[in-house]
Amino acid sequence: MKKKILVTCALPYANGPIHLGHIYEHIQADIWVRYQKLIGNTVYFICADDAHGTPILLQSKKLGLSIENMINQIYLEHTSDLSRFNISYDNYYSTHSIENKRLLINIYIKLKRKKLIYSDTIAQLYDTKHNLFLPDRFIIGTCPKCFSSNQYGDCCEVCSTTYNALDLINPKSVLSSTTPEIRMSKHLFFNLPIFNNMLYQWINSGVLDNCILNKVKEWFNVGLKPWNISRDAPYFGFLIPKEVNKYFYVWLDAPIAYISTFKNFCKKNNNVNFYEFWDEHSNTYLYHFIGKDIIYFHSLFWPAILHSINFRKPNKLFVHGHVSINGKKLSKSKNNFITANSYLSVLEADYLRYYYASKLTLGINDINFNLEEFVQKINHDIINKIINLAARSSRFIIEKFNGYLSKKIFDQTLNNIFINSSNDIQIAFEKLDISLVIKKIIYLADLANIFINKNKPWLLTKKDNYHDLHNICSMGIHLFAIIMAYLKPILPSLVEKTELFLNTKLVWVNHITYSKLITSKINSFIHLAKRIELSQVKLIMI
Ligand code: NOT
Ligand code: ZN
Repeated sequence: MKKKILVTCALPYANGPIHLGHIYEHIQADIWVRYQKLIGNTVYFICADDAHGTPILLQSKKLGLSIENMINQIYLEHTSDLSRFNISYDNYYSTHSIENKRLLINIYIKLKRKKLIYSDTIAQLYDTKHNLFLPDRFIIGTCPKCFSSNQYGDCCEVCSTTYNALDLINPKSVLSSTTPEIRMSKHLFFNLPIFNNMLYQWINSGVLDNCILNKVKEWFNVGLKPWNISRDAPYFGFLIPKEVNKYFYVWLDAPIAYISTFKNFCKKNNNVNFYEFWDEHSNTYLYHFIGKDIIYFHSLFWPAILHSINFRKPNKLFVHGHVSINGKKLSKSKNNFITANSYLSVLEADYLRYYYASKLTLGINDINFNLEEFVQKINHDIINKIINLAARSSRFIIEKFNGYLSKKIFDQTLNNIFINSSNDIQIAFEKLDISLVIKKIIYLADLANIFINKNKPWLLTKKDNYHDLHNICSMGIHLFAIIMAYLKPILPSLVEKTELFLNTKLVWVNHITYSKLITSKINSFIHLAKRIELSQVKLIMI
């Protein structure tokens, strides 16, 4: 049975460029989406810019731009970067859209009718110099539990305790370095605790991997808390109806953009049925790819909201760890930063896709982008083991046989090993164990190179040996084609070039079942991919 699947990535904030940390998630999801499409499932892949919140407001002031101008500008940059990385979104939209506003307000009215929203007056930290209530990430102080200094207002990065910003010892505003004042303000709360049982059941229904499930259970042990969904002006977002100067919190309208972005997509594609994907009895699948820092929102608030409005809940959250560069956190100020654009101005998108793929394991381990290792992996695996296989074999096919391949499978045992690997490779793709996919493919590439080394076609260039020369080199090309077919979800550009070279489309029919040579005449070998140098790769750091 073919499946219908909706896949999302977390929405990048519209206050800065896409960097290598974001790209990790988009590449991971894109590989999975391309794989699902190759095996014949219908997949819609969507994302949007997250255009609301205090940081967006402050950034536009800093740049001296109107907010609208800034988010439009950033939208163009984000979509350009993502498409140059071959991230195959069917729709990339924005939280600041008319569809999102309508949907948000409808949902809010529904929640109110169901008496899931109540108001309360609470104390918060206020920056008197900038005249605004400070978001948690704009407050820094000493952790009340372990006494580590320089911790944010929501949780301690040293001891992982979550707390209220008011509990921080000696809090300071990040904006003005002044000590904030405590001020009272009325806020609206979503009654999360009444969903305790429903959520507990849901998180245990296979939607989370075990390592994440344990973390989420800890939140249940502490007890779920009501969720503040309002923010005071000045803010950038949507105003709450019938309230004065109150805005919806960015984290309420951001996930709703998963729905509104899809709605906008359906508007442009009449054949796609919106409710087939969002109705609570939907038979389609919904998968969210997210970083481990936003599990709370996706495993508690989001399913509770969906449940309240009688929409379907996600089938699975694919959670990943963070990326560091040369062992250190990404940081612009510490010059340890690579934007998507700075990378692309020097290197091929597929190289990063390959490197990340080789590091994508199950679980939420952080991964490190190491420049030396990157160079070594590209040159060693892609160039020496894979591309070279085609170069070595195609030379003779072009020179001696005018590009025509032999119809004979020279080594049937080796052919069987290649074909039979498709099952394992497919299972690894399905589970998102992409590093295992790479290991299996490199193992095959090693076997193919051993085959060439053993049969030494370069010693068979006399007319008497033409028969063997033809069969051996054709076999080399055949094995190369199978390897590239397996790599299709990971290296879309390189596979496209390969298809031109091979004069054939590398398709997956259920499993890859190429029992015979899949192409008859190849084109002359154009350089499919180039080696890279460390000096060149260093240029991508900004
Ligand atoms: N802009 C957010 C972030 O952490 C992600 C929003 C994800 C969308 O970068 N929503 N939900 N839920
Ligand atoms: Zn602490």
